[in-house]
Amino acid sequence: MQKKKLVEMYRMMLLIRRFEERAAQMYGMQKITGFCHLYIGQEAVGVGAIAALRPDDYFISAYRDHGHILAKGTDPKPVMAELFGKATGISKGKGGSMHLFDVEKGYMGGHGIVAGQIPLATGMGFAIKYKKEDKVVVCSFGEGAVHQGSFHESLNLAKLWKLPVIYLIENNRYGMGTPLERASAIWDLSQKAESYDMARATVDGMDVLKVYDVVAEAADRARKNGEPTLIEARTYRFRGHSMSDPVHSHYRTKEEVEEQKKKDPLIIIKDKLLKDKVLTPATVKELEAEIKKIVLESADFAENSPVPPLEAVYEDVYAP
Ligand SMILES: Cc1ncc(C[n+]2csc(CCOP(=O)(O)OP(=O)(O)O)c2C)c(N)n1
Repeated sequence: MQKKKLVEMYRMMLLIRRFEERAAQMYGMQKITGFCHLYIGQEAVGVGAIAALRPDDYFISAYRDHGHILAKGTDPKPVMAELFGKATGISKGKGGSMHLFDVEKGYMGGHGIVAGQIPLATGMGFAIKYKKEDKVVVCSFGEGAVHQGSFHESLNLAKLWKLPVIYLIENNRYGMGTPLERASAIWDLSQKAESYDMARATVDGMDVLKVYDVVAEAADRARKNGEPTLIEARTYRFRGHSMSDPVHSHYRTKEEVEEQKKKDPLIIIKDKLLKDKVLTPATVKELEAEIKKIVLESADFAENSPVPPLEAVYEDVYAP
C-alpha cells in the first residue's frame, strides 16, 4: 500500500479520536446534550472499511456514527455543529449525534433504530443494480442488530438478487449492557451468512490494515459479481454505551477494559508505521498538532454558530 494512504488512515483515526475526546468534554460542559455515542476504540473498523472504498461508494450505519462520517470525508466543523444542535450542522441541527448525513459524500446516515439501516442498505444495493451503477454499499451495525428480523430478510434478498452490499458487523461485545454471550446462541457471528450461502469473513477489528484488506476483497466481489458479503469485525468500545452511562459499569470490569486498551487500534497502527519508517516521531507530532487545531476550530465553529430559527421546524418535512 502507498505510504500516503497509510499515513492518511492513521491521520483519520487520530482525527476521530481527538474529535470525540473533545465532544465528550463539550458534553460534560453541557454544550452538547441528548444522545451521544462515542466510537473510541472502534476507529480501525470504519477507517479501514472506508479506505477500501471509492469516494462515490456508499456507507450507512447506526447511531455510533461520528467516526464514519468523518472517515467518509465530511468537514469536521458541520459535524461538531450538528452535535451542538446548531443551524450550521450537517443535518441543520435537527438530527444531532445519531442522525448525521452527507449524501454528497455517500454517507447515508446515522440511524437510531437498531438494525433500521440494514434494509435501507439492501434497498440501496438494489438501486445500484437497477441503475447499473459501478458502486457498492457498506452497511455497518453492532452485534446487537444481528438478531433483528430485518437483518435476515436483508441477507436473504441481497444474496437472491445479487446485490453489491457488504454487511459489516462491528462486534464490540456489548449491546448496551448485554454481553454477546447472553444475547446470541452462537459466538462466531459471520456463520450467519451460511444460511444464505453468502461469502463471509471474520477480522481483527483493532487492526485497520486487516479491516482494509477484508473489505477491499468484499468490494471487489460485489463489483465484479454482485456478490454480497457478511463481515464480522471484532472490536471493543473503550467508553460507555453512550455519554449517559459510565465507562466501568456493572456489566464489565475495569480490568477487562484496561486489558482491551492494550490493543488500542490507534497505537497498533502508529507503532507499525513507526517501525516500518512510514512515520517518524516528528511527523507523529506534526499530525497531532494539525489535528488538535482542526478539532479546536470545529468546536469554536459549533459554539459560535446560531441555533436553528423557529421557522426551520417547517422545513424538510413531508407534510406542509
Ligand atoms: C429497535 C430498537 N430497539 C432498541 C433500541 C434501544 N437500543 C439502543 S442502542 C441498543 C444496543 C444495540 O447494540 P449494538 O447493535 O451491538 O450496537 P452498539 O451500541 O454496541 O454499537 C439498544 C437495544 C433501539 N434504539 N432500537
